[in-house]
Formats: sequence, C-alpha cells, structure tokens
Amino acid sequence: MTQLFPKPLVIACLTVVGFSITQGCKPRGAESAVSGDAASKVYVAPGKYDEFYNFVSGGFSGQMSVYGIPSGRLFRVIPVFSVDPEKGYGYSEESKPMLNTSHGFIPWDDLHHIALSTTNSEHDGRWVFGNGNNTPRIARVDLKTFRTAEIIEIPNSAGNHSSPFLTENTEYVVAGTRFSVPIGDKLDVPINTYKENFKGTVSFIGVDKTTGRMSIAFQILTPGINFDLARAGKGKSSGWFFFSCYNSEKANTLLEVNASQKDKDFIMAVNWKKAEEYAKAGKGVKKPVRYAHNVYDESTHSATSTMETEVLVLDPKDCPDMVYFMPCPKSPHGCDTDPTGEYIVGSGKLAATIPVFSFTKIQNAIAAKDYDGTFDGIPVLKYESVLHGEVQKPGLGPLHTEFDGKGNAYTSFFVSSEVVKWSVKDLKVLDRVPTYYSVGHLSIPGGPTKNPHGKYLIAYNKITKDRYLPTGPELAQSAQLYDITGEKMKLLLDFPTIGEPHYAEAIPASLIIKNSQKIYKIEENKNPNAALGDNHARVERKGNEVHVYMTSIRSHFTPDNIEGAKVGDNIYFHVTNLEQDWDVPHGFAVKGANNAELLIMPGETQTLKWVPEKAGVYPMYCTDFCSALHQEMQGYIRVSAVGSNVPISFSTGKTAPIAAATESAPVKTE
Ligand code: K7E
Ligand code: CUA
Repeated sequence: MTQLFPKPLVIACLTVVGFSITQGCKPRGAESAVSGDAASKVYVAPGKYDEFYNFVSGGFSGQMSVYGIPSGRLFRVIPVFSVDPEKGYGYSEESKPMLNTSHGFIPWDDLHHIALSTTNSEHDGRWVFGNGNNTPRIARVDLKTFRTAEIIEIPNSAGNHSSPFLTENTEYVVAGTRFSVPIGDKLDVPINTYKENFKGTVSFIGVDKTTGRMSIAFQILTPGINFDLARAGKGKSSGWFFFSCYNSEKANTLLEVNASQKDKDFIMAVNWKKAEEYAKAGKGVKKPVRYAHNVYDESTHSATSTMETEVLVLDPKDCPDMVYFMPCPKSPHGCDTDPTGEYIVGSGKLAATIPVFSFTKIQNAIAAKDYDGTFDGIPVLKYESVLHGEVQKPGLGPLHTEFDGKGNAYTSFFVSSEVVKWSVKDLKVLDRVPTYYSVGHLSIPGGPTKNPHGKYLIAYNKITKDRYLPTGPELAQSAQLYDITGEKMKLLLDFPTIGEPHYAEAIPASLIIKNSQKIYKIEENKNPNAALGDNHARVERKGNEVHVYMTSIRSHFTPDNIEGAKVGDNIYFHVTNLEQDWDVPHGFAVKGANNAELLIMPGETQTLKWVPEKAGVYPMYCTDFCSALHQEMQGYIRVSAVGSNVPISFSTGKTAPIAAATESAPVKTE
C-alpha cells in the first residue's frame, strides 16, 4: 500500500471503527515513506557535532528538552516549571524560590511554547523563553548555562497558552490568556455571569536588553474570549501583534459544542507601539494584583522570589486605534506571520480552508474604517477587505504554520496527519507528506524569524501508536525530521521526545556554542554559604539549625565525619564544588533525606536541607562518577537523640573528630 494522498486517506480513517476524528487518523504506507539515502542524511559521526540545536517544549512534563538536528540525539532536559531530582532543581534551597507563585510553591506546569530571543527578527542565541500554561508564568532560560534564570507569574490570566511570543528585538515577551476570568475586585461571581463579568487580557512583559530581566510593562483588557496563539509582526508589520482567539460565543460550558457555533472567530491585531505610547501617556490604570517574580542570581547561585502588587492595565475603550478584530474561520489555533511580515496565516481547527491575511490590506481597511461592526466596542475589520486569499482544500484540522524563507509555508494537519507545503504568494498546494501520527506543531530552523534557514522541518506528533517498541499503556511521544531542500519533502528520521512536545525552535549550533559557559569561577562565588577552600569547611550550630559548610573536590568531602547533630534538627548541607574544570560536577546525597540529590557544578554552591527523624549514623556520598576514586567519595554524619550531649565536631582524614576549625584566608584551588 503506497497510497499517501489525502482523499483515500480520509475515507480510510473515517471507516476505521472506533477511531474517532478527534483522535486523528493513521496514514498508511509508513514503511515505504523513507527513501534510501535517509540514514546518511541524519548520521552525525561519533565525536562530530550536530548542525542545529532543537529546543523542544515538554508539555505536561514542565520541562524543555534539547536535541541535536539532524541526529535527533537528546542532549539535555532543562527543568523549568518542574522539580528535577537529577539536578536538584526545585529541591535545593537555592532553587526552591524559582517555583514560588502567589499560590505558594508549585512544582509543576504545562510548558507548550518555546521562544528563542531575537535581535532584528533573527535569533541571537541569548535566551529561550517558555510558558507555564496552568498557573500563568513565563520562564527565561539562559543559553550560557542552559538553566532557568527567571520566572515571572502573570496576573489577570488563566491558562497562559497564547504565550510566550517575542517582538522583533525581544523588547517584549507577550502572553495572552486562554481562559477569560473575573478580573478586578469582583472575583467570586456565579459562573453563569460569564458574559458580564469575565474578561481576557494580553500582557506585554518588558525584557531588559542587557540582563534579560522581565517586568510587566502593561496589560490590555479584552472581551471575554479565549486566546490561543500569537505572533509578532515583523518587517512590514513591525509594531503589531496578532493573536488567534476562539470562543467568541463567550460560552462557559461544553465549549466543544458551544464555542463552535459561529462560522468565524477572530484574530486580534494589536498596535503595540501605540499601546506603549498610551501606557507612557498615563492612559492605563494601576490595578492591585499579586504575582511572584523569581530571579536566579548567577553570582550567589541562588534564587529570590519577590511578590509584586500592581499592574498597569490599558482598556481599549480609553485607547482608540489600538486593537482590531479580523474575522477568521473557524476556531483558529495557529496564528503565524511570514518572514516578510506581510502575511498572517490563521489556522482554523474546524475550517476547510487556510485564510491568509495581508498586512497592507489591514492597514488600508483601518484607514478606510472598513468595518463589519464592532465586538464589545472594538472594531471588526471586514474579512474580504483584509484577506490576501485562502488556501483551498489543504487538509483536515490545520494547526500551525512555519516558513522556509523561500516563499513557502508548511502547515500541520492534526486530523489528516500530514504536513502540507504551499506557496504564500499564490496559495497553491505544492506537496504533502504523512506524519505518524496527528501532528501538532512544526519547526523549521529559524522558521519564525525573518531569515529562516530552511533545510529541515521537524514535526511534533501527538500519537505514535505502532512506531516504537511498546512501553505499556503510555507510548513515546515523537518528533519526525523531514528534508525540505527539494521540491518534495522527504521523511528522514523518527525520534522520541520527553513529555508531550508542542512548539519547538531550532537554531544554528554556532550561535550557542560560542557563549556556552564551562564553569562557575570560584573567585566570583558570592553564595553566602560557600566554603571557598577546604580550610573554610566547618559545621556550626545555630539553635536547632546545623549548618554544614562542606567542600567537594576529587575525591573527598571536607568534612566527611560529622557528629553532634540531633533528631529534629534542621540540617543544611551547603556544598561547594571546588573544581575549576569543565564537566566535573560532584553530587551529594544523604541516606534517609526526603529530598533529592544535589548536583553541584564546578565553582558552585548548593544547599540540601534535611530533618533527621531517627538517631543513628547516616552515610552520605557523591552521586556523580567524578574520578577513579569516586566510589571512595563518601562520609558519615552521626545524628544523636534529642537532649544528647554529643558536641558538634567534624573532620576529614582524622580517625578522631576534631572540635573546631581555624579561620584562615581562602586558598586557590588550582
Ligand atoms: Cu500544542 Cu501550541 Cu498548546 Cu498547537 S498547542 S499542538
Ligand atoms: Cu565526586 Cu563522585
């Protein structure tokens, strides 16, 4: 069976009993879809580097993962909105504040979208942003260290799905709320008063040019609809932002039916330059809110969490010419701007065509007040007036579109499980390939920038069924790599992914490699609990707290024999890794601690808290195989009963513990 084209495919899947349209359908002929030379195209010889980094969202795993393209090799999992015992993220005292919110410590979220920082609409390799969907947050990961550097919570939002999307120079990271919710002082209202009381917002979060630090500049209050995705304008459409919205019906129950009534929903166009002016001119109102802002400090290796209490809100009523709606068929999901910024593609999940809007026409329609009425007081532009055209019969269930920089667009189709290539100018379908199965997002290296690199397309699929060895009820999620250098797309490779992949971005490796950090310099370690040399290692009691200031270097801890701790003490192990060599972390774990390990990078200090519940002698050891004598990198801590008179003592290399350490100047470790 080699038939891969959509019509027989669709008929086939509608006739498969029990395979509903919402599950997607399975193209046939999978075995024959790979051409003979595929293996050599993805083969990266041992010791060689991949051409691209691929940053992939982890969906409900709350993480980001980093793959090489074209090999599909997994390099790193970056915990963002998740605790990660592998790295101690969310377990160490230093990292816990990263996951603080106005609802307290939240060790999980649902990360859907990746945004690599850009300068002049091109990747600059500095940061990657990700959204927390459930408890609205945006994270910034520093690409020098591949660590989460900052997380900001977003007030007046719920289901931060239309997020994070960046303006051309990363002036703003932008976030639209998926759920509309009651906003302001009337929060406890009957759900069926949705139409009166529920509102949406889109937030513009400023990003500091040098440090990357985020702060909410302003929010725009919107009608009570659901925002799904978004993209910044660029080039021609510089200064504008586009958001897809569904539920213009303003339903609050059974949205499956009730939010699919209207023939068209909207894409919301925001003139953010104008919004910025309004904000500066004092047109906004400061509203009391509570949201957490968490920042990881590179020099103290510690996060702090600050609770903010105010946000500036702009109401379109007071800010004319700032917001417009464009009708878009039907329940739009993806909203993507092409590399020139002239074309905006809306992908209606239930639509039979793909509408493509023209920025020039949008501007003309606004100038001519070519409106089709208003929606909650906001002008609705006439569909025909702003439409560049529609791609006819593209496939079923269009979701997302990426661009190759050669005038072509590639749209994913969830229901018909395929990627369709079409020409942006004349809207002709040029090619289609099956995906295995039910594709969501797509990624082309540099796809959302003004200069895509083309070459590869990666599809991120929701269902793998029979593609991999079975692993019980839950199967691997999957990415598929296609060669898009020719007229026809060619499948090269399947590779499984962590969590559920949604959006991903790929960037030339050279933009990241040059900045990659190898160690934390010991002389720049400002962690207040660091022990910057073995002679600073010590143990101190402060009331019921026992602070162990410990160092680690191949292949021992100082101190490695500790006595005088008591049951119920709060014991803090502050472990400083004195190594100054790339790729020599030490780990730290203690028996019975209801905590994770620490994994401490060279030059870094991290803290593990433990409250022992029983008297005894507890082993502790290094968890990372750091040297030939790694297995010898171990020690003991004695915990005595409450009320015992065992004094604090500590030592390394002594058969009997000594009672005190002498102060002396820090030593260089090299
Ligand atoms: Cu998965 Cu971007 Cu949440 Cu579409 S979204 S697939
Ligand atoms: Cu240090 Cu193993």
